[in-house]
Amino acid sequence: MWWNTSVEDFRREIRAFADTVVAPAADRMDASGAFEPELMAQMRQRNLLSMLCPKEYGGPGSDTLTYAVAVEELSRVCGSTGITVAAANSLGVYPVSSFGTSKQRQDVLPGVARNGAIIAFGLTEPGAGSDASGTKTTAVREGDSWVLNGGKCFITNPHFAEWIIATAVTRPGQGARGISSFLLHKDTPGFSVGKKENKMGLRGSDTATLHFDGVKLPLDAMLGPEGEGFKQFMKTLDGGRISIGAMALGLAQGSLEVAARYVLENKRLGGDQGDHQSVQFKLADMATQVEAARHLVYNSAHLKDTGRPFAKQSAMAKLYASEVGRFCAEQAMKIMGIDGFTAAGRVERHFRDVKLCEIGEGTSEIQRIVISRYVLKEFETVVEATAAATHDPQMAHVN
Ligand code: COS
Repeated sequence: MWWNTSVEDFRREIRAFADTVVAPAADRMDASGAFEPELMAQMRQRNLLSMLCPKEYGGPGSDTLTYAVAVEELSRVCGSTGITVAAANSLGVYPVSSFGTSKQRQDVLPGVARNGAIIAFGLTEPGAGSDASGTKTTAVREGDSWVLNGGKCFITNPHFAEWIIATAVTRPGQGARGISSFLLHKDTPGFSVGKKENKMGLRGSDTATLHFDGVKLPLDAMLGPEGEGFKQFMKTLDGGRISIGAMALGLAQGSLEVAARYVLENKRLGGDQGDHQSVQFKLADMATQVEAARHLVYNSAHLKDTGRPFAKQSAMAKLYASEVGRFCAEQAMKIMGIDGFTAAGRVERHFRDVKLCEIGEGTSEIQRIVISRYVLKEFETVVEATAAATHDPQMAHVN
């Protein structure tokens, strides 16, 4: 492996926490449809909700690779816990620390570092999912205030959140350039958290709607400059896709382990399942794809940590790892037969949980759009350079 041993030391630590504390809560949370506050408190204590909070505000200032390993290991036993940590960090801490004014960072980040305060990220609306620029929530300037009206849906962690960031249209008719983002405290009058979403998977994760009913905010509640909200959120999603990739990777690894354990246990009881090629091939394909997904996820994290462009690679990591996650959960269920179909088998929860990885923070189709745009841009440069070098009139025509 090319990543350093301190990452593996951290993995051992977080895996022990995942196996002893998170795993026993996972089925309960899946059944109750609610994240357990006691587990949230334990995650706060371990700084898992503030991993990306910079050291200058008292946070751990973890690098992206270490953080991705945390999301992977938590998701290996519980997707709901993985996404709770992923959303708190890459959709909450990251945009505030990257785009917030120094006052906003001072107001919010020390609380994140000290108490694991959660920031929820509000982008998606009923008519603005993949088409994120279709935002309908508005913010109208009235004297020294911005007044927000509208709503968001499928928002992660809102019942636990202390702070909210949300996009709203401040310049109607200007598309993506007319969208700005705002930072507000959960107790701001007119703001409320609404209906909990009833989901197929990640049932333990807190997902609900947000409502802005004449929410009056001071002018300095805007996160960064006016009209930059869309770009800020797109940059946030570039990084968020590393954590969804890590989450899918963890679920894939978890499915592989459940299947391998099942085969060995079966053998101990006198079964010969492991001798069948159909089972061996499934395990081999799962293990190979998990390994490939891990390299994609860690590579995009490493590119981000070393200040290099990573948006194409994070989209690839998310796209590939999500598909591997679904593949592995399904293969594990095939290996386990009816035992994989029951809740006791654990893998059916992974099967339901991993589906979100192909939808949230940009569907697989959106990832393909993002990747293909980079591919064409890269080749455009090559084609232009070739045409210029050869003075080929046909190539010039192509351009
Ligand atoms: N980083 C920085 N800027 C970005 C960006 C990125 N990743 N992606 C787009 N932009 C900028 C563009 O450069 C453009 O800027 P200018 O107006 O200055 O030229 C602007 O944002 C609009 O971009 P574009 O025209 O490409 O927007 P599109 O409407 O075509 O949308 C996609 C592009 C489809 C990629 C985008 O809408 C997307 O990612 N959608 C999925 C959203 C999503 O993941 N939703 C789920 C949220 S779950 S938390």
